[in-house]
Amino acid sequence: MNTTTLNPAVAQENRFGAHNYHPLPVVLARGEGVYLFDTAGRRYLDMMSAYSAVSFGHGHPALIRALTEQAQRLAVCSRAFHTDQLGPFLAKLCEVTGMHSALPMNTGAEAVETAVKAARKWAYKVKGVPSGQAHILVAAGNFAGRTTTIIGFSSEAQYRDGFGPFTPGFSSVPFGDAAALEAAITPHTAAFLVEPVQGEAGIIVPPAGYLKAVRDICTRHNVLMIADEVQSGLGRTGKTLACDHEGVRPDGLTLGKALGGGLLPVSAFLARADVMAQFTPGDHGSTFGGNPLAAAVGLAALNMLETENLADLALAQGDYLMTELRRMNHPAVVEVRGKGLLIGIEIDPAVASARTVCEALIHEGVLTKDTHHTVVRLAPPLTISRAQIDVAVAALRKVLDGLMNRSKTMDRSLTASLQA
Ligand code: IF1
Repeated sequence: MNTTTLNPAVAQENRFGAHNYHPLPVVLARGEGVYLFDTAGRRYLDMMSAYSAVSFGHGHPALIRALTEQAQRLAVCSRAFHTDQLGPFLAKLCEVTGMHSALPMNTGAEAVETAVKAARKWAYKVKGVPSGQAHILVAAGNFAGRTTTIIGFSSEAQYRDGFGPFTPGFSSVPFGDAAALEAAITPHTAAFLVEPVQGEAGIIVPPAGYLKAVRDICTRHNVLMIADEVQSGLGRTGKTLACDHEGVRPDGLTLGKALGGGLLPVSAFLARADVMAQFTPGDHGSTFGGNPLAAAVGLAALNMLETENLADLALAQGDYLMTELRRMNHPAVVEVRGKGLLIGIEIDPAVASARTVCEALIHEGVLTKDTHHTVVRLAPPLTISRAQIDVAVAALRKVLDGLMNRSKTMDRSLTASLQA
């Protein structure tokens, strides 16, 4: 029985909501650790953790405690005033990332927009780029959010279609190609904005040494290297930051998603001193950015990242999951790729779409999402156990076996009908 079509909340969503998503047929009501529960009480393994926003698992007691205690003290009061929570959060952000200073925002897109503004102003005031001529390079296949400026430099036609005109001053270079980056740099280039591992593009890991090469090129050409770690950051790839795998420190950094502990939107733009110094009072801001509730939860999340060794866990569990997926050696799988617990499984489109695989996984008690039609994304909470990984792998194997058999049956019947 399809619970979604019978659920009045879904009917309300369909009638009163914009149709900007095509959700999978499940109606969730509760989360606990690595599990999600639908309105009928069925339990699912959460293998996507809200696109890496729920790295700590659903309803982590320490994070809930930080949220509720701060909410009962002071939640939002604007940046017109100091608060006792913001300073400790900013200090911890800089300690964890090694960056000089931080500007707190709410969503990942806002952190990226903040990075764009900082890079442009730095280009004019420090690098000496003529006013209005700053150019920012981005990687083809990027995903950095849904604002008009950001989709303007997206490679994805659907994200751009109908939303122009776009903000000028951006162009893209192939992801993973350091030579192409260097060739594209001009005296007007302010920055190169890049995800160390591309998420939405289908979990694309660049060649080893790419981030180091980008770092060297940006340093030599006085171009800001800005790492968008909204998805790859905070332990997800097995290090605090994905840049840490190559010992690279960017000049600018965006964080989001898991920074809010899976409870509320918290993001930040972090940068080296001369970049952040471009912001003077009144230049930039946000109603909710840096509110004491967000700061308290963000600080608790950063502390938990360290005390629970979640980056090391993600490295070990990610290696285990990747090994188990590859050991399956399933004919329906074209490639298994990723870093830490940010994993993509490329499905042979002749067998099934990634969405079909995700829909079938629902019946096996596993929830995850497809990206770019052929890739099943696996990005569970970093707290997932090996036993839970084994359950997810077994469910995937069962689904792929079933789809393989269905595809062979269809081939046989098609052949028979063609021969008749
Ligand atoms: C959707 C994707 C993931 C991001 C990176 C900035 C942002 C994101 C590297 C903006 C956001 C989200 C957006 C969400 C789905 C999800 C997503 F498929 F869209 F691309 F994770 F892969 N930088 N990614 O991944 O952060 O403003 O959303 O807080 O738009 O459906 P945001």
